[in-house]
Parts: sequence; structure tokens; C-alpha cells
Amino acid sequence: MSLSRRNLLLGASAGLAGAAALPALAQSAPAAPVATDAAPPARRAHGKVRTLNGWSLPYRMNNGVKEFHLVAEEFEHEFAPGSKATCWGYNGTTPGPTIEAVEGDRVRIYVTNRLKEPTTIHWHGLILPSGMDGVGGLSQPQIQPGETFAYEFDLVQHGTHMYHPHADEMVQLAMGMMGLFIIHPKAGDHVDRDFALILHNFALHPGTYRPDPAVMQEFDLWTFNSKVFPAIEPMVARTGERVRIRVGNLSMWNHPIHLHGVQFEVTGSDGGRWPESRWRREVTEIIGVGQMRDIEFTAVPGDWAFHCHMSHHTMGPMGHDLPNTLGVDQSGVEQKIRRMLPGYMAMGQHGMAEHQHHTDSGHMKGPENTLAMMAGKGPFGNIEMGGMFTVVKVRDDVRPGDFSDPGWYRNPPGTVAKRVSSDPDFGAPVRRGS
Ligand SMILES: [Cu+2]
Repeated sequence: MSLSRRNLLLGASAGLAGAAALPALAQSAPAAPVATDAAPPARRAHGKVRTLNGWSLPYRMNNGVKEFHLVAEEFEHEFAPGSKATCWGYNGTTPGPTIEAVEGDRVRIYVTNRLKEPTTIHWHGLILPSGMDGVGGLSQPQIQPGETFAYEFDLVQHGTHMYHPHADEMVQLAMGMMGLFIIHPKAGDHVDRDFALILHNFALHPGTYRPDPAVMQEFDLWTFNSKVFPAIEPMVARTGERVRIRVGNLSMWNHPIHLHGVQFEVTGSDGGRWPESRWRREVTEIIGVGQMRDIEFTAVPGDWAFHCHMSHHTMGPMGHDLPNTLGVDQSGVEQKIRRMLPGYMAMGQHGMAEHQHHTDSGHMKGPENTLAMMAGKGPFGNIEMGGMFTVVKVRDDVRPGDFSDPGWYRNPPGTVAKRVSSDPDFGAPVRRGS
């Protein structure tokens, strides 16, 4: 049994960035059963789920078993243009590729450790034999550098799940090791668009190139699939389509995830798809650490913000010990400091929105490899966001399966808020005490 050049090409032609990084399965798979399938075992991917900025891992059938191969390794990752770091993940990406399978499948997952320390993989939320649960020292020996382990079990459930190391967890999670494991129900379920993302955080301090695993709360980058706004791809849909967004959380905070424009329904969790009688209508859903939630809605036209509602989680890196300058007149101070630091700019007296003007115009530069706190341009100006923020873009003319960015929404005439006066004394508003 060998992986032919043709099969490798088939794997690559599944349209998956990083597929070329997959090693030949046959070379590293110890004592794998010999394939007896009539057709050569080509790699395929389910590809039903759109992992934002990510990809689904191709598998191959071997004697009725769905085989996947994950490689734990180090690589360079870009959070957004202007911010790169040495991260750890699987098969060249953080998060690692999404594993998609179907309830009832038997899966065999090879895990090769190309890190310089031991690792394991825990299949978070999956019902399986104790010895396949992936807790280093408890359920198996650690996978030493250079070794490949095989996990094998039946998928007896469906739903949105995750995988992550259960060995030196603090460091390996902080470096980006995680992935989604999505099991489609055997009976099927219909949505037109099925998006998936993992919430995470990285302590990439300003001017540095490696996440700091010791940080517990004050993170610099709050991420959807290890990307920050404006580098997170939009979620594109056609008006009237049924859209699902699957959200898992492997960060160190709970995140109230908020969607504008619709009341969505929470339709599933770690426990699989809920019966319709249990669905809840919400506009914000808290995803706790280690939890997963599926939300669904019928798409209505517009550009709709989708973000964490912790306002510091929709910001780029900031110094965590900044003095509060709100309301402080710094004009005299600014001139004095300028004598020693030419170009110094006093900021924050009236708010922080001016920050994006200064950083965008280039006359205020932060440390190297460090994103601005606020970023993003919309059709009406600065969006003043960063971190956990993207846009659900719904249009009437999107073709099925087309996820390309349609640009900004063209609002029907008369439906955009507009200026009616520039006089602060305009009108006769009722105000307390006057
Ligand atoms: Cu948050």
C-alpha cells in the first residue's frame, strides 16, 4: 500500500491550503490494515462546513475505516497583515484542519508529533473508550517527539466538537494547538451555509514574535480561528438561506457572542443538535470556556456585525497598564515631552477613536509586528474594531456555494441614518435638571 502521486494530487485538488504539507500516510502508519477497497484510497474531504479562514482535513477510506492524519508542528502564523508569530498547530495551521465525519463512522486518526516535546490529542466531547480519550499519563503514554500514535473509535453521536492536546496543555493551547471535530447526523440535517470557528486568545506582546504561555487573563489578540479583524473572512449568504454558525471556545475567557440584524436560534451544543422544542431565541449567546454552541437563522439582506460583546475583545493589542487619560488636559505636558520625544502625541482626552486616525495615517507608529488597537475601513469610515469581529454579508444575488466577498452592502434609498444638523443646540431635547 502506498500513496501514489495521483492520490496526493487528489488530496491537494480538494482545494485545501496546506494539503501539500500532509506527509505520505503509508510511510508513517505503523501496522495499518492493508487496504482491500477496489478503488485506490484517494483522499477526500466532506467539505460541508466552512471553517472561517481554515480548511477541512481530507480523509481516505481503508477497509471501511475513515483515516485522517494530524501532524503536531511549529510554523509561522499570520494573525492579520502586520502581525506574525511562531505558533504551534496541526498540518501547518492554527487551528488545525477541521475533521468532518458522519455519525456511525469508524475513524482512525494518526497523530505524528513533530514538536520537540511530548503531546497527545484529546477528542473533546466525544463518547469513546477511555484509552482513546487522549489524556497524557492517564489514558495513554505521551506521544514522544518523532512518534506517531493511532487513535481509533466509532462515532456514536453527532454535533460540534473539538480536539486539543492534553499534555503540557497550558503551553500547547497558548501556542495555538486546537481544531474542530464536526460529526454530521446520520439522518442528515439541512442548512444552506454551515460556518464554524473556535474562539481563542494569544499573548503576543507588542514587538514580540512568540505567544507568551504564562499569561492567564491579559491577552493581546482575541481570535476567531486564530485570526483577528480585519483579517477574518466575512460570512457570506444569500437572502433567505438558512445559516448555521458553530462556535467553540478554547480561550481563557467566556465570550458573549452577538449577532446583529436577526434573532438567531440556539439549536445545538456539545450535546449535539437539540430537539426543536429546546431551541432558544437570542441575540447574544455566551460560549463558556470549553463549550460549543450552534446558532441558526434565516439570512436577511445587509452587512451585520458578528462579534464578542466584551468590548476589549474587539480591540487589537493594548498596553495593559495604560494610565486613564480620559478628561485629562495634556496640552502643556505634550509640549514638554516633545522636547525629549519628538513626535510624541497626547491622546485619549476625549476618547480613543482618534487612535485609528493616527495609526492609519502613519504618523503614529507602534512597536514592530504589532497591530493597531483599532482597525478596519467600512463604506462610511473607520470601523474602530479589532480582535473578535467580522461581518455577516447577506445579498439577494449570491450563488449557492459562493463565499466570495461581495463588497459593502448597498442600502436601499432612505434606509441609512443621516445628519440632520451640525448645531449642538439643535432641537429641544428633554434633559434631566434643565
Ligand atoms: Cu470575548
